[in-house]
Amino acid sequence: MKLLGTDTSPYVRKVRLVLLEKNLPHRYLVDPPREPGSQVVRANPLGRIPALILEDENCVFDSPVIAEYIDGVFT
Ligand SMILES: N[C@@H](CCC(=O)N[C@@H](CS)C(=O)NCC(=O)O)C(=O)O
Repeated sequence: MKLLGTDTSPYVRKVRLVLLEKNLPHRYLVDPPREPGSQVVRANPLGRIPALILEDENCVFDSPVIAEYIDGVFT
């Protein structure tokens, strides 16, 4: 899994904590959505972070949804 975000976003920090709590292997990529070449707009149609890209390239976005997803799938 790959998490797109920035260190300054509280929503990203929340998701990072959930990933750490679950001890899930993932890559964290600092990727400000408004910077040219950002992957965020391709991953999330809303253009917002956090965006969690799964192994099958599907993307989960919106921090409460990501937290629920992680909690539900990785028990
Ligand atoms: N409800 C969303 C809010 C996410 C959000 O607002 N993220 C901000 C950063 S803190 C963002 O991506 N802003 C991008 C922009 O405004 O271009 C969540 O909980 O994930």
